[in-house]
Amino acid sequence: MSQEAFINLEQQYGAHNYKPLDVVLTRGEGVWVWDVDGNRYMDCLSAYSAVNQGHCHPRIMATMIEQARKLTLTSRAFRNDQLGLFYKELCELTNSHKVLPMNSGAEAVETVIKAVRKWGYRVKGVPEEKAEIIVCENNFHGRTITIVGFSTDPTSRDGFGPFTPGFKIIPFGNARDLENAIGPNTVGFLVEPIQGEAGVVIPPPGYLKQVKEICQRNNVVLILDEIQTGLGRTGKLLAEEHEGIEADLTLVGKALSGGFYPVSAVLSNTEVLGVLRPGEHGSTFGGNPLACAIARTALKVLIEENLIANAAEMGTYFLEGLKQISNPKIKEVRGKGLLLAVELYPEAGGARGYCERLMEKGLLCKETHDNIIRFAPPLVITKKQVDWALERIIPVLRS
Ligand code: IF1
Repeated sequence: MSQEAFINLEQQYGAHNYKPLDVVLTRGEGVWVWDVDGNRYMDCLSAYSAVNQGHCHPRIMATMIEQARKLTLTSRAFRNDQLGLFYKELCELTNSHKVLPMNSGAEAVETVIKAVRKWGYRVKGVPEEKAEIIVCENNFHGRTITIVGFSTDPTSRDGFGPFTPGFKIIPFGNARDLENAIGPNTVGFLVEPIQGEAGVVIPPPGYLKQVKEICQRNNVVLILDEIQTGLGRTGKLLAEEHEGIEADLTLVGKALSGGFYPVSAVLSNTEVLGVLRPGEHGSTFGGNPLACAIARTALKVLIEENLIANAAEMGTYFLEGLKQISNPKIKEVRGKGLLLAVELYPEAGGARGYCERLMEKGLLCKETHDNIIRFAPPLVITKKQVDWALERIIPVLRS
């Protein structure tokens, strides 16, 4: 079938909740993907940081095949021989005490909202139904009704009300705003260490350390959503490490499976997860043996192939290359590790146009809003491949 035939099928039978680039992919390996006509592209989106280990990583694939032959799903009504090992290895890696396994990132976010509310009532002593969670403007935490209810992006929330109460929205990046927003019923502060969808918005140095101290002083749970920034993307295992802090609760997902399977988890450094009793929370696929086996290998690959240090080194090199581009339309070039963005002046717009021209040059990336282009290749990228990318990005972005 031709690319056009595949596109027509998607257009005819699929809901139009996305506007993808018109490239029909059929194979992936490392940083490369191929379309149905055999054209090769470098993937500079990594499925929004879900394939940090590179496409179809052979070790993770081997684990998936082996486990799929043995046992895929038991439900949590019974135990299995992968879950405990997954817990142990994930806790040791992230210095956590407890894990609650889920499937999508949004489910991990919903889980932490439930757990921190219950902690508020059972431990902090907040009156029932009065718990409040503070979030930031321009956040992105997923697409459920509760989550979009505290989004400030009209595209994410318009037409989906009524929304879940109990959330307060403050500006991102200024710890004083958090201090002023905390009240007696505040149970948690949910924030991305770097705002991904907002356009790789990096807070001022010291922000996370300050909010950690404010939360501690006010007995408020600090929840870091590392679903996009975690697992090596910013050049550290977790982005919080850039600030030398540890969240009370940390959310991970996406690359937790190397792109093979939906796997997410809530990590707890405090006893917040301890408030959940049997039967109070769960999901059919949460913690299934196939997901756990895949995640265990995905984590091993991240560590044993030194992908975190590579992300730091290649990210610095990639960012330096992008900073060479002189174009009056470019407002700022920024990033941390291999989470990079080129922000155009809003009136310049046209980020999508640049992405389409880059696609013609064999590089796939995605605009966020219409004036920011994000570059986030798999963490396996080599210096030679970064040069290959820059040789294509610089002429296009210079024009
Ligand atoms: C889409 C971007 C959007 C996330 C953070 C939770 C979730 C995400 C920090 C939810 C998911 C994905 C969702 C996907 C596009 C992508 C994304 F930020 F990565 F670019 F949308 F904003 N926390 N981000 O980034 O995880 O339920 O998707 O597994 O919805 O189009 P999920």
